[in-house]
Amino acid sequence: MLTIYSDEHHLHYGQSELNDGELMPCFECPARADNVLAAVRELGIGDIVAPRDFGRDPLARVHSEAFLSFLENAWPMWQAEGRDCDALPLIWPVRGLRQVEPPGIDGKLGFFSMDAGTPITAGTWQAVTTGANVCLTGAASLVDGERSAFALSRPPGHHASSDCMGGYCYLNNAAIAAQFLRDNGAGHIAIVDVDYHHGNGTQSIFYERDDVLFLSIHADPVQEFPYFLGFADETGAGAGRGFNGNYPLPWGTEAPAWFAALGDCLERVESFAPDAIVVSLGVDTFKDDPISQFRLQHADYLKVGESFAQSGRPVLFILEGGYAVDDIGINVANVLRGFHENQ
Ligand code: SP5
Ligand code: ZN
Repeated sequence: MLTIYSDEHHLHYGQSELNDGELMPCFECPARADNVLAAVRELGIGDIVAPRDFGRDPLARVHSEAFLSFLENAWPMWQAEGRDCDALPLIWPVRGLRQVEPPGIDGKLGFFSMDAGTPITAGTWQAVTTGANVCLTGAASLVDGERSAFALSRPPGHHASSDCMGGYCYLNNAAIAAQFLRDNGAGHIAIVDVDYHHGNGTQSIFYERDDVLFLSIHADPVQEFPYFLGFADETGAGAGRGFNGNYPLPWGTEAPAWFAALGDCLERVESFAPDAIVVSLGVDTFKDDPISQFRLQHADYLKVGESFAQSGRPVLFILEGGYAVDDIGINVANVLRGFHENQ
């Protein structure tokens, strides 16, 4: 299996996020991808290649121009205010406030974000555009006939919507890759999101479409971030009715219940018969994840990969969450190994 990777993820290194009422070091850190890279190297199941540059067009197929422009200019604008710490929002346009993009950076940060856990730093734009190129290079390899690829990118993407960052996410890599596949010959794409958190951004991007099936297994939003989306009754709207599926599971969920949901997902994928599957691969379902409450174990991730291999369809794995930094390498490598050995 081909892996796509660039060192430029190091350019995004947030200092702090708001958690449990205080600013603390970002859980989403460069060591995550470094450790995954080391584990993939050791696994040795295929080449590790650099991304190609796809330019702005594939990003603009998913994100609004206003949002892309905000992401690109946020750091220079922040710096122009004389600040050199991370840029974080402090007010959001909730019910009763006007939904109009403000001219200044403090207003823009709230207008284009959903939480205070997603800092913008000096290198964020460069890192996230390179990350999207990593995923696009993976998607392009499937277009060229590869049966699988692993986009080893960070920061993650599945919480980012067409015009909103949040949950450590800026550009929605899975959505960008799925749209690229659609624009390059694929008629139907399934996105299966196995990250511990609901992929609210991906869901909202495709919610009214019947050409991209979105399925997500995650902690119940009644208990867990992102709190405001990811419930089981969200099944799609308009033409997209029936093409969105959520599997909210309670804190403490262990392998049997989790794999029952995955089995159900893969049956739905089978009847949808997509040309390819994009997997939003978060491993924050791991029992020792510092911010999560599921209980999957190292060996369970082999079975995750095996399950996707059994679909017999081309699969693009895209890295999302996973914050047990010392275990993220083995967990991700086990997914890839489980896939590789059962192809
Ligand atoms: C891509 C991804 O996995 N994003 C996750 C973003 C979650 N951010 C909010 C985390 C809040 C965690 N609170 C945990 C409290 C433990 N004391
Ligand atoms: Zn997550």
